Amino acid sequence: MKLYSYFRSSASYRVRIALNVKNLPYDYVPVHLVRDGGEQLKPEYRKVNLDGIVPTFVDGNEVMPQSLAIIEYLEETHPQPPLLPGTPAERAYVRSVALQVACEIHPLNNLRVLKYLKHTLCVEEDAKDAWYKHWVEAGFATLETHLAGNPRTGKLCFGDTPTLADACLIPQVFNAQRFKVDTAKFPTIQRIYDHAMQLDAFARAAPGVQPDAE
Ligand SMILES: N[C@@H](CCC(=O)N[C@@H](CS)C(=O)NCC(=O)O)C(=O)O
Repeated sequence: MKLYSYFRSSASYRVRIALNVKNLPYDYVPVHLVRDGGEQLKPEYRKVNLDGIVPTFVDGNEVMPQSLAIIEYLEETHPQPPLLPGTPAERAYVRSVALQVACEIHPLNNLRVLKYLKHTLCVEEDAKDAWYKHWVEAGFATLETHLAGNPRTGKLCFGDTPTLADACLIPQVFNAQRFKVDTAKFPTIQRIYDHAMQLDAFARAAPGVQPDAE
């Protein structure tokens, strides 16, 4: 198994967490998103990922984009330990938290969106940063209210063991902190993040310990 990844990419980070939770070894193939205009946009990489984004996961002859599809694939092919809980309603719940991050927050703050704001629409650096902060804080405010008042919340998003929801939330918190968002304003999210970072699967997936970390 092989993962095309960039150390700071939160979508790649989600898959790294899932692979680690399931104790699956894989080869790490770095794709530098910034150097030389972005290796993700080079024709060689576009042969494996039409969109020119990371991650891409390879298992034998199967080449797959999209972090959530990859994690669902890992869940089906390597069910233990599970990243989704036992009942349909619980699984829908975990997926809804994951999608709140992956669909409502992350796409608005992706590198190519920020580059378009800056280089094509010529917005100032401050305005670009305000855009980033606005959408992360709006999404985190919703999640905070949701998680803080929910009996399903434990040490992590769903009880005390890692799920798909944590695999999505933890990288987004890392990313928000990198962009100077004060995540302490969201105490439940912060608490879940602090707990997750004590766990080996999350610590080994962290950007700072990847082979391409700078
Ligand atoms: N929905 C995709 C998002 C992937 C994505 O946006 N990856 C970012 C890094 S987190 C990327 O490669 N960006 C490159 C760019 O914007 O040029 C997934 O979940 O895999």
